[in-house]
Amino acid sequence: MGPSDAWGERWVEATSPMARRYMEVATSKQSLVCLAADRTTMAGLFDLIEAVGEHVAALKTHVDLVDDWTPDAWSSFCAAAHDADLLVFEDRKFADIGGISRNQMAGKYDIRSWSDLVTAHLISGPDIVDGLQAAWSDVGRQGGVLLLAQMSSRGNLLHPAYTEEVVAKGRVHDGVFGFIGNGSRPEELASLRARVGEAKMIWTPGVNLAVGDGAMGQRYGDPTEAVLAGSDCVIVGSGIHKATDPRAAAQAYAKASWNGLMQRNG
Ligand code: S5P
Repeated sequence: MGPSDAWGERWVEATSPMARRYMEVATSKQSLVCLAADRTTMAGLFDLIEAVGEHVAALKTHVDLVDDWTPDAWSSFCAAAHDADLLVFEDRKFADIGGISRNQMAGKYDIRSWSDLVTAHLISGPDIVDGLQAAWSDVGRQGGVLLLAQMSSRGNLLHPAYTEEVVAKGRVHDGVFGFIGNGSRPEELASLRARVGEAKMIWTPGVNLAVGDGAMGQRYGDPTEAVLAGSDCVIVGSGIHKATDPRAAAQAYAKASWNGLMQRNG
């Protein structure tokens, strides 16, 4: 099955090169899973990519939580991600004014040089997207911004009126790849999809095959239900990296997410 059959309207409408690349990779691996690679050592990260790279379509990082981070180790890690055909997504949750966000994409971690996607809050206004895009341009690369429209954590302050404004501004900006939605609440997600339309991605954390409350206010919903409610990618962390068999877990999430897509467009 090719990506246009698998993705239907989304393939037709979401034409940015990065969205197309994601849909192609997800189709070829039959997986709508982004691995939240929240391990704190480089060895742990390398093990993870080797175990599950075949069964996930993207890799989400928190570069600043790795204890033994070095530029060389990180560049090998990104090369391994590239070899495994994974989009690399730094979940930096930028929130500052445009010019500072541009500079924060450089600095020690030089996120602009290896990330395909980054997250940002729109709390400081829409210029943050231009700042992040300028940073990728500074190194001759292209990338996409995922704006946080909802969050999965209990008691978060992204209320419906805020979500609505984020979507209204983000859906008309070419630099915006899509939105982060709340994977733990299918009804919230369905209303987000109705506002977003077909032309942008919605990626969702707060997903686990064991539905319910997680540690420190995290909430979890079911991967198939998230996709049926309009998610294009389920972001899964501990469900995979803390499993006794991460490879089998990644396969199970891949299957659940792919079944959701097949039912959604069936
Ligand atoms: O609202 C959010 C947004 C994000 S990006 N809730 C989240 O949990 N995340 C991220 O998704 C979080 O930073 C973590 O890396 C991942 C969820 O991990 P898990 O172990 O709970 O699946």
